[in-house]
Amino acid sequence: MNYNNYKSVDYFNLDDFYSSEHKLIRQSIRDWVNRSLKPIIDEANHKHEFPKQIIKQLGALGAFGPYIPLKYGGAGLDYISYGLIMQELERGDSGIRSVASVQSSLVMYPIFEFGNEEQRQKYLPKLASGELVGAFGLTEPNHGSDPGAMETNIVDKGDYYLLNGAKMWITNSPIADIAIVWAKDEQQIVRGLIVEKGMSGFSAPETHNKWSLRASITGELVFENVKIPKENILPNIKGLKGPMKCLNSARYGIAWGVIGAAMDCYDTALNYALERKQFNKPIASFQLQQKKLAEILTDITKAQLMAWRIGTLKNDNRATPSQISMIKRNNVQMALNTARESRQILGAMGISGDYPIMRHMINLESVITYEGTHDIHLLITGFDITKISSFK
Ligand code: TGC
Ligand code: FAD
Repeated sequence: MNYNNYKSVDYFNLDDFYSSEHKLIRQSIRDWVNRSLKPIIDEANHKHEFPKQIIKQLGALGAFGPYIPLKYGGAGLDYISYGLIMQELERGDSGIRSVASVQSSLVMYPIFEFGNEEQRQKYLPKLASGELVGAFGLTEPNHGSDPGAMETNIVDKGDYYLLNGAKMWITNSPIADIAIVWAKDEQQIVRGLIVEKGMSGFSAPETHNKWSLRASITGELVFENVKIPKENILPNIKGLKGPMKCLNSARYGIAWGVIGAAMDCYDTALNYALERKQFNKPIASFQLQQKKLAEILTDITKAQLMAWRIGTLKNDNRATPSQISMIKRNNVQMALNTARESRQILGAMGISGDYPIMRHMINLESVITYEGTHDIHLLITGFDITKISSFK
């Protein structure tokens, strides 16, 4: 397929709200996706292999920590720019957007927000360039939706902390140079630690046989009496709100990212419907196919409007965690529905690896689960409405 003339869906003229800088950033990521990602992503997906070479390329593009200040190696951009970067990356593949989400929101963000100056200087520039890869360890074998009950723990040994426990389903873990790990101290308070590859007692085995996000690498983080130097604790945060604040930023990025996956499905389905003939007519001429295309376009447009608005709120530091939960849930569901409907428009071709739709669809099955499941985000909205928690 020729991607060179690709123009994104913009039914409500949202481009009017974007600055020339926003459009330039979007175009540079879009060009990279068309030139460097689209040609390799299917093979990576088939082989269940993360294309490691893209890490440095993403760093050079400014896709890691776009909103981190320039003095720490970030791009010093606003949150709309971050959203547009995520959108374009996920137009390529959700797994590749995952890499950038984790590096930016779950590794660089906590070091920037909760770390001291020494930690910022030591890690942020290398994470921004892709010289270092990061991972984020919150989920455990026995605790996914309820991270507050985590079992991973640290004990203060005077000169160092002793870390024990395990995290699972961790994006990037087998290739990560550092991991931001959340563990409870002896007072049962959640603390954030920077764990480095090579520390004795620390291993990060890969999780095999995934049917989703196959071009992204996932694994465990296992800690057996790992000595963590005291200077590796994030000093400026205590409690579960630490990891949750990181998740606000990552969920925000996902809400934009999945619009890209939906756009790619819509674009593919529209082109196919215009070309494919049955009963001597393009299938795009049949009302039932037009209904699908019209509803998809409506849904993408609504998601774009929500994304633009939450972006402006985030730029003003006014986006609430509940608003972010609402848009993460809405937009991921929108993208998954779009993938399913688009796949039907292609008939049997919809299941072929020659088109990207099936890959997007199975990727989105992870996206609707990670960073808080579809149901958990609904309950967060329910709590915000009623002020009654139905979690426990
Ligand atoms: P709860 O009592 O509600 O809250 C405990 C403390 O945390 C604070 N808090 C938040 N603060 C900021 N932003 C948020 N979104 C927050 N949510 C909660 C809260 O105010 C409280 O603070 P304080 O000061 O009073 O102590 O907690 P709970 O035990 O009832 O649990 C509810 C909660 C929020 C954890 C649950 O609703 C939830 O969100 N579960 C989902 C867990 C999750 O999203 N895990 C994601 C793991 S990382 C991942 O998936 C990465 S995928 C990466 C990729 O490849 O892209
Ligand atoms: P569970 O919490 O066991 O939930 C199972 C089902 O029960 C879900 O449908 C859920 O909605 C429902 N449920 C749970 N509690 C309630 C309730 N109170 N009321 C109603 N229903 C409920 N985690 C990280 O920390 N770092 C990562 O980098 C990371 N990357 C990931 C990459 C991939 C590919 C995947 C698939 C996951 C990743 N995760 C990561 C983990 C992810 O965040 C968790 O899978 C997710 O939070 C859900 O946890 P769980 O799988 O244990 O499901």
